[in-house]
Amino acid sequence: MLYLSEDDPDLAKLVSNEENRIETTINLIAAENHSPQSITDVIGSVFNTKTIEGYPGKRFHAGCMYVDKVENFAITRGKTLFEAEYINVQPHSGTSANLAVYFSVLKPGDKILSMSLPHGGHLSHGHRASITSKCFDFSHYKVNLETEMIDYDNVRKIAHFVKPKMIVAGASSYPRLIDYEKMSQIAKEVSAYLLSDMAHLAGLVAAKVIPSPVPYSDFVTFTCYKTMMGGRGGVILCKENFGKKIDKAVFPGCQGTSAVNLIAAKALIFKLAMEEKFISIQKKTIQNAGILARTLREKGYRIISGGTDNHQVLIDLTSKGISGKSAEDCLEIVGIILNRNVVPQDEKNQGKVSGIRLGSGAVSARGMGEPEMQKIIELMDMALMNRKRKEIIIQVKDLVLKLCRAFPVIKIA
Ligand code: DSN
Repeated sequence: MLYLSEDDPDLAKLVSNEENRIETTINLIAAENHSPQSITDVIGSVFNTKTIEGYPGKRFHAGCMYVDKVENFAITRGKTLFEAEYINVQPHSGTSANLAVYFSVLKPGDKILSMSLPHGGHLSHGHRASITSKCFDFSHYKVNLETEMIDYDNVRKIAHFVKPKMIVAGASSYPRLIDYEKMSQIAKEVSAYLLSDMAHLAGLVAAKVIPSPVPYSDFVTFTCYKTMMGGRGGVILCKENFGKKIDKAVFPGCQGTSAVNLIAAKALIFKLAMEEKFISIQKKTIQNAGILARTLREKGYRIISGGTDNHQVLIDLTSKGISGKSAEDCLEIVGIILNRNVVPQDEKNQGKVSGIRLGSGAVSARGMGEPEMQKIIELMDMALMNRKRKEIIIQVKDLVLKLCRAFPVIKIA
């Protein structure tokens, strides 16, 4: 940060404050993670300055001899890691990746069937506030309100009624495994393409600790900054026969120049993801989520769907008499960082957010295990149950800090 301190001391101070915030708080945001330092190194490298349009060997600007190699590394490693026939590593984000998939094989106005947002789906799966819903005609499936899991018979029923051109399997807040084989069968029955959005799950899939959607899907999209631990940006995997259409839909269809520094980070994380250290973090991530869910249940919290199969735990706080926002705010004060989340039951009350979502990725990358998961829940519960008692809140904050000091983030470098 030497040069930044000279050019803009105020901004340098914010970077240092953010580093300190990360070191001194427990990150339970399911859509975040800690990255190896080498990821930050390559994102901050000279690749940041190169303008590219097009694909390796077919660029619209000169001077691409090294960035072509970078993108080819990302392509080869990504295909090997996910056992995919084709890959595009240029999307800026998960939403850009999804948009490109929609536009690759669909026409504006075509029907798409995806999961409803309050039931776990994502904004880019046709939420009314997203441009995706203005371009395509979305219908939504939901979870069964008893089991709070996807009801595949119901998905089939809706698919046969709606006859969509594409079905989206994937979610932003769904703690259970998705049966991609069943989703693929349903898609085939109605002649729809299957897009599996594994944005949250990519790291777990890469490490083979949960099943992969790749064999069953026409398209798979993901982001690299959640369980994948690799910096910002999106990726599209697809069957070979869609490759040309996907490339055109990404550039020039939905994007202009892509970010070479992020493509380099993708190449790097795809290499690191084949190594034991990454795989063991992903195994730990699954174990730790299970421990978080079990400990919360023991303390009387209602876990959506009764448990978890991935890195997420969703809690409905209704019976505790706390809103999701109050819980988020109270926990931020003591240094436990997570996000409020709608639960399926909130759908009936516009604007109501009754839950919080916990993710075990970042704490696992930091080296924490079972005793620490139990401690985190004990501290969370202490804070939430005593949120008006200043002396308890101060005590919890000190204990959170002590826990953080014992597991420095810098150690994961
Ligand atoms: N999709 C948002 C989330 O899950 O929080 C951001 O990645």
